[in-house]
Amino acid sequence: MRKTLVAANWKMHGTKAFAEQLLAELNNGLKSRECSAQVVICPPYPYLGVVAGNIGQAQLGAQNLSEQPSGAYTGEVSAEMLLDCGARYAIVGHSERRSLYGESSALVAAKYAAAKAAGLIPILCVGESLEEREAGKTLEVVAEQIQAIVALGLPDTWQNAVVAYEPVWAIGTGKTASPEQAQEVHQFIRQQLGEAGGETQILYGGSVKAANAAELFAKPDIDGALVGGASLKAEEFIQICCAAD
Ligand code: G2H
Repeated sequence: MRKTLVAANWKMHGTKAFAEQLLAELNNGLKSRECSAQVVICPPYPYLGVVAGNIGQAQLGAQNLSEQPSGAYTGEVSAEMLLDCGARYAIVGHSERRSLYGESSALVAAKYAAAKAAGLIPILCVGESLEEREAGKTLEVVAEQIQAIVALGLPDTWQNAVVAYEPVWAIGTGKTASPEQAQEVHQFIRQQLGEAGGETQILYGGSVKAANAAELFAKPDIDGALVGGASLKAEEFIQICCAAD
């Protein structure tokens, strides 16, 4: 039985004071409402320590990591450093990293391997652009992104790992994939993961809100959400976390 997982991706928002305030509100709300979901908070790097210090029942995640273990890589942050700061998860291959920072599927795969090697749980993001969906290439694009990970030939590739399906056209646009559209791709992803896929949590991401979370979570292959904009509002995010109950 897969547990519902709701991960907050704060992206590059907020200040230290904002992070402290939001976290305090989240902790109170999650505790008082006894939501059963696993919750992961991914703040900007400089606030990892602030969040780690008052993480409550949630777990800490990072939004990115280096594919390198250590060395002269100015501006980069390694998996071990993240673990050292208390992180358990790291988002890998978010579409903003792929499109704005030129991360290829091969680089994303190297980051995935680095996270796994250090004992971090990667949250691998995959998803198609609007152009690709309209050209009927959704499953082809997602398969290519998944196969780049399979090609690593890691032992237990999909154990202690999470996949997030984030259609690029639904990110921060207010357009959510319908639960049926999302379920179709989630089911396909689970097939692509092979035998271990039955245990792997597959999250949906892209304009998830309190108003649409429950119908998404009701689908058999949707195991939670990766939430951007709505994770910056405590009450909205708590409602998403509790939507599976
Ligand atoms: C997709 C998502 C979080 P939002 O990027 O990863 O953001 O919920 O704002 O669409």
